[in-house]
Amino acid sequence: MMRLFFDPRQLDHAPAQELHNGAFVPYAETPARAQALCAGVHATESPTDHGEAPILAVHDAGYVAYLKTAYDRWLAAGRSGDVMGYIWPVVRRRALDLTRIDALAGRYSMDSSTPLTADSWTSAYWSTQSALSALDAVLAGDRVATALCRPPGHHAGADYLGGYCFINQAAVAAQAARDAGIARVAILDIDYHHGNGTQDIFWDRGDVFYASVHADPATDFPFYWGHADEVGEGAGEGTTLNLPLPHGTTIAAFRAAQATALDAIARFDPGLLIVSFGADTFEGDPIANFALKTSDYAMLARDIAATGLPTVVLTEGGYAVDNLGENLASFLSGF
Ligand code: Q9C
Ligand code: ZN
Repeated sequence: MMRLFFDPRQLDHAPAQELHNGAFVPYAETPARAQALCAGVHATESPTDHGEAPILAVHDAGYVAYLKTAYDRWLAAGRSGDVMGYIWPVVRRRALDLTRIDALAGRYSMDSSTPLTADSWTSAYWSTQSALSALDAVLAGDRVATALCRPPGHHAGADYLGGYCFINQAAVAAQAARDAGIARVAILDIDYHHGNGTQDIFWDRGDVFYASVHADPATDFPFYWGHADEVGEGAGEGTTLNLPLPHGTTIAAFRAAQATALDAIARFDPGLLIVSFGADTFEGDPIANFALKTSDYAMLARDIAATGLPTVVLTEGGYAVDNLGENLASFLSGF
């Protein structure tokens, strides 16, 4: 039986609303998503606590301090509700040691769709511990293990949150695997959205391969990353592979793109594969525009399993809550 990790503290983070296309709407990345993921699988195990060190091996210390203190700073500034920035330092400025919450919220975020609550750090921390525990299982010899990562991670960079993500679980697990002695790690990202945070973190590194199949950023979030000509830089040149696809994509084209990614990963010859699995490629997803069916996920997983690589599966997006459990179950059935 495949081991699955989840901690109930991952349910605590519950922002009220997000800014979407010019209006406040209910937050799509709900605790109900985690309940649906759990309902889709057999019983989960609690993760073991690996502490903050594996998080700090990827994320900036000032950013981690921000995640832990932002809500209290927000209250201290006389605010109520969730922390949201309204100004971003997109014009390159000096690195300033600012303390006002609004300056920090801009400095440490990429968008306005990721409010930070009193519980965000705790939920993201345990989501990350679940990922690290799944990694432990695979390092100990399991062929595959899964973490139900909610909140998700692939949009979070070394020093920024965004896209419903605070800590990048795939990146933290990849770095932990490197630190455990695995020379080369590959990340396959099949969430609907490009994993800009993961790409940024390993952009100039030759030891971690990042391959992503996703909606064309010309039309979809996160817009500024994930174009086909982004291949990495320096030691990382050639270890980033982006395979954007158009709205309406069905399993045939998605599976072919994933095969291209898996071929490139096989050539990289990693000792471990981490899969960022998003079910927001589903035909019924309310915030996305691909058309995969529930049974398609089993086929994608069988293709991944055919690589023979030790594999850690981490969940990312997927907002058709009523179908999320069965979509995850279909995917996991393919291993
Ligand atoms: N205001 C994941 O699937 N929505 N994140 C943008 C524009 C953000 C999705 C709304 C979508 C992020 C993990
Ligand atoms: Zn997504």
